[in-house]
Amino acid sequence: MKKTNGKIAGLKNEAKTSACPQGNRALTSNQGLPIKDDFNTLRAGSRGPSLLEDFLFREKIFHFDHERIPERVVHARGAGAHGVFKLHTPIPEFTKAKFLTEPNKETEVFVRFSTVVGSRGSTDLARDVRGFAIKFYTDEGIFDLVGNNMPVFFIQDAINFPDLVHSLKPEPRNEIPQAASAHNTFWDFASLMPETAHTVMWLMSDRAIPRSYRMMQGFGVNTFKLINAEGTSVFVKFHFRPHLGVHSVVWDEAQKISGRNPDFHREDLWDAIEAGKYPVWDFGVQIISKEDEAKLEFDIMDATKVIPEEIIPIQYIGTMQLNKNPDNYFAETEQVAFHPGHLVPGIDFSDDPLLQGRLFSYLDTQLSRLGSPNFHELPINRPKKNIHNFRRDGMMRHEVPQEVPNYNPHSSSGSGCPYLSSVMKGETPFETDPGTSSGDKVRKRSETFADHFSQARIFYHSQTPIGKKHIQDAFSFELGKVTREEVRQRYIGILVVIDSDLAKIVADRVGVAVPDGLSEETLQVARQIFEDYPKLPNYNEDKIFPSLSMEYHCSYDSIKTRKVAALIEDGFDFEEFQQVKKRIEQEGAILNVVTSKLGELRSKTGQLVKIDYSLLTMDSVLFDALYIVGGKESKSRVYANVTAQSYISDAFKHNKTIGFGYDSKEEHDLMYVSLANKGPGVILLEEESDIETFIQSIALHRNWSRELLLDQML
Ligand code: HDE
Repeated sequence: MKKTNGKIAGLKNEAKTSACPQGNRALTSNQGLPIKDDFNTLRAGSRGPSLLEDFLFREKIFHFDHERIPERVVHARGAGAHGVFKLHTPIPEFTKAKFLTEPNKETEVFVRFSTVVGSRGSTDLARDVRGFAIKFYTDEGIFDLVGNNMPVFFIQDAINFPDLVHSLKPEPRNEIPQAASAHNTFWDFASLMPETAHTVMWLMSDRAIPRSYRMMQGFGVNTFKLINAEGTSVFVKFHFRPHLGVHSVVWDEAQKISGRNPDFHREDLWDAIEAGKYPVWDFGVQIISKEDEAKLEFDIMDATKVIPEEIIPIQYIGTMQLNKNPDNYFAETEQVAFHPGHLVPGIDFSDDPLLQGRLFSYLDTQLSRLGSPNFHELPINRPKKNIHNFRRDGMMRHEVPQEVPNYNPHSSSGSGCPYLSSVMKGETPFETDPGTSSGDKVRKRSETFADHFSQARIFYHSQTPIGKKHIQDAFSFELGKVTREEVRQRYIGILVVIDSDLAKIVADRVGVAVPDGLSEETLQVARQIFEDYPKLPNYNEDKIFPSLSMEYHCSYDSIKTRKVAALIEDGFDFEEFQQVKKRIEQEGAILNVVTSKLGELRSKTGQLVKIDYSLLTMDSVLFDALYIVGGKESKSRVYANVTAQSYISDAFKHNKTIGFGYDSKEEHDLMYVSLANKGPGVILLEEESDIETFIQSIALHRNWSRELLLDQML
């Protein structure tokens, strides 16, 4: 078996079930010394004191004491997977990067998804931006695309990043709350920094509570450049689009999942890959020519702005599939080190001041996290290409350089000397796009960055009714948690500029008045950045771009990998159960038998069925739909169980499809009747064709119209 990059090649996704996959091996110390007894410390007599000379004990504890490394200062909580990027449409007209120009080229990738604010052990379901970072192991070296699941960012200049993050993190006095933006300091900061308004809208939308990492879009956010073999450059934004569609949970559900299974997203990704249901994304480029750039009313160097795909379409040129879980979380997902400055020839960064600041931060942070400038030698970070240079030594150096000279230029001959890539045959060197830039040294923001509200308004107006409702609810929740009334008040001053109806709804719910516009404090801060604020370029459009809404990216044609809970007890209808199970599984979804105990159940005709979970260890929020299995005896037992009742009421509240097994025309299922009267997505499985209706309803992901209907009934 071949060893590559520290991993055993050939173990791709094989279930590693054998107790000792690498064969029987002696237990050894870190120095390779075989150990006979790993259960007892060395002592003076079996009841006597432990001896300091016990070097085996000390080595074991010493290593354990130092197991933790500092978590990432942001994006600490994450999950990763290996995969492959396949190019289907080469783009040599835009770039000379080989992985984007060689027809059908396949490039290995490692992807890490993350939340931003919470610490490493926090919940996956926080309302938060999600990181979407990809390491491409190209033939020309590492290319890192360190993006997010939202196309815009809170701030325009990297110098504000520590302030933004401090305000979002738990408050300094008591370290409360964990992984949440719903507290005083964040809203204080946001209310004083109007440039955050657009991304805050995204944060309040359902994008911030995804159903799964597999169901998120990915965006490079900052503007980059592509450079072709002739040296011509264009600006570019990078995009990923999930084949499973973009889907979210609802906020009440997110909070409950956080308690029931804080590992919900990482488990979902892990399970899908283990089951061979590999998630796939389309990869696209949005090319911005100089002419297009001139036509845009906003500045593409400003990371708080999005270029809707209706204005400049995205060209999809490849797919990314994730097909292998890490062998070891720490070695791979924790030690992977991304950096927007890890580029390959044909790709360059732009002058975006946020991106320029990131170029310093990501390298710097690896020193405190991984402790050494040699982090690139860790297996997960190592490029596939050989490295030749004169960077030497440092902590934890793995390479053993064979060449004598450690300086350049040198006059020693022999093999293995590094040469400048420009003089090596067949190598394309990295060359910075010359661009043009000159000017006085100033601490000044371009006035083209001064419009903070047009895109926030466009975003809100581009949402569907349910999307708008969820944004109103999210603002009401978040500001409702803010105890400083003046902060709540000040934020309504921002909302009023975005949309006065939105401001009225939220102001009413959080108990403050609706002002005419921005507060004096907000203006004071804004004028430190733009002297003439707000009398500056402001395009104030009232457009709608459907692509900004999640609905636009949902897919409703499949229930693949969705989880359905079958609530069931002894005395169920075996024939119906088998029919429903068969159809659900044929469609690629998972049906789990959930009941009051573990073991087996007996149908009314005597067949036995294995139980997957007990009601106590799972919860309604961990499933996409419910199926109450038919059979009078089974159903009456299910309805008598208060835990099962809460499964049903939660599924209804969270707009999930609920299928009711059928008993007889004479005896109405009162539970079914009462729910069906209140909204769509409640289905009686009377005939075989009803199973198809049930499946189509699950494919809708959620019955959003139920929520709107219930709202009207209030
Ligand atoms: Fe990051 N960011 N960031 N960020 N970021 C980090 O680097 C930083 C920004 C993003 O899974 C850190 O290795 C600054 C935008 C992701 O390992 C750190 C600024 C976007 C990840 C850092 C930004 C991102 C990070 C912390 C403002 C979307 C996780 C640990 C100028 C395009 C990568 C680390 C992973 C991580 C700094 C803004 C995405 C401290 C200074 C905009 C996905 O270097």
